[in-house]
Amino acid sequence: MATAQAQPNIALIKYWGKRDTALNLSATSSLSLTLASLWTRTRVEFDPVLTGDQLRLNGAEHLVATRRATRFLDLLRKQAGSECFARVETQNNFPTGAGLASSASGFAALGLAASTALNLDLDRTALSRLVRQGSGSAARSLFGGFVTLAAGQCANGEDAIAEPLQDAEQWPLSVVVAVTSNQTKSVGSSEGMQRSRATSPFYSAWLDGAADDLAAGRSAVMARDFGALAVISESSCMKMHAVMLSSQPALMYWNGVTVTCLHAIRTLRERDGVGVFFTVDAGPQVKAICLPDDAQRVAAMLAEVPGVIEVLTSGLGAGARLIDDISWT
Ligand code: 2P0
Repeated sequence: MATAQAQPNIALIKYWGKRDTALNLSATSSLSLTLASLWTRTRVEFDPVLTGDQLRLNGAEHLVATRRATRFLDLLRKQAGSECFARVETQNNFPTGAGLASSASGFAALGLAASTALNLDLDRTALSRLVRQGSGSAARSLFGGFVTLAAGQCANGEDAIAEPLQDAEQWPLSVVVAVTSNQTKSVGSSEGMQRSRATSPFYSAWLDGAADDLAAGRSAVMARDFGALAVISESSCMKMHAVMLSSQPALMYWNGVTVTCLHAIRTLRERDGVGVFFTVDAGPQVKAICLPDDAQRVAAMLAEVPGVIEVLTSGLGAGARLIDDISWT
């Protein structure tokens, strides 16, 4: 048995599209920051008496999550030479499946806990190859601060690994999340990416620009150049949403409140001179990135936007780690 905690990460240079679906290899490299305050905690116990995996998410059985976890746990069982099923208890302190990267923290925590419970003794690089197969973005949550996930070129995915770029302490930015809906998204990321690859006329342009975007994002982080990071991050986000919107049928992850928040962030920056930029993932939530001194002001402004349900503020945090077992009452 083992218990692990992982935090979601927010991509600034986005991953959207796969070069191999079976191995879950991303078509483009991505760059993210790992959050501090949102978390998934997962306890995994392998038990020979079980006839199938059992998973409870926030105290309730969850069939879809169980099926996805079983597909992932099969990979670990194969590596460990085990046929033992697992009892999985997992908790999120934030909305699940709503564009807040719960699959990233979920598979990072599950992979670390399950590989430890099976005594697989994997280093972070090997673990990142493994959890990437559960969810691409999960590989990034193994590390704290600023992290890259390489698309790689090897057919077997050997070089499709996550790597830490810069520690959270070296550039402590804040992320303010405006929750505009608690609904689970209607089209999951994997399905959406396939649709974009197959139907968006902009998909090849998206791939063509990805290497330059990553290089610009990486340089901005290493130079701690907030203005440069703002420009390249918003550009990557908008290009990804252009690909989504031009897919058929269109993937429209935003709602009206999302758009109002984006305008409000631009106003705060352009009219009031606050250093802040936005990013949006496969869901309607808006993430505003700013310097810690401005976080309260940004949060107060987003809380005022009509339709915003909740505002969460987080610093940058650590990568996935084992934790003491906790009670699951
Ligand atoms: C990202 N997203 O880079 C992008 C931006 C959503 C939009 O990675 O199919 O849940 O499990 O590998 O990792 C969400 O996709 O997708 C994601 P799979 P994942 O953060």
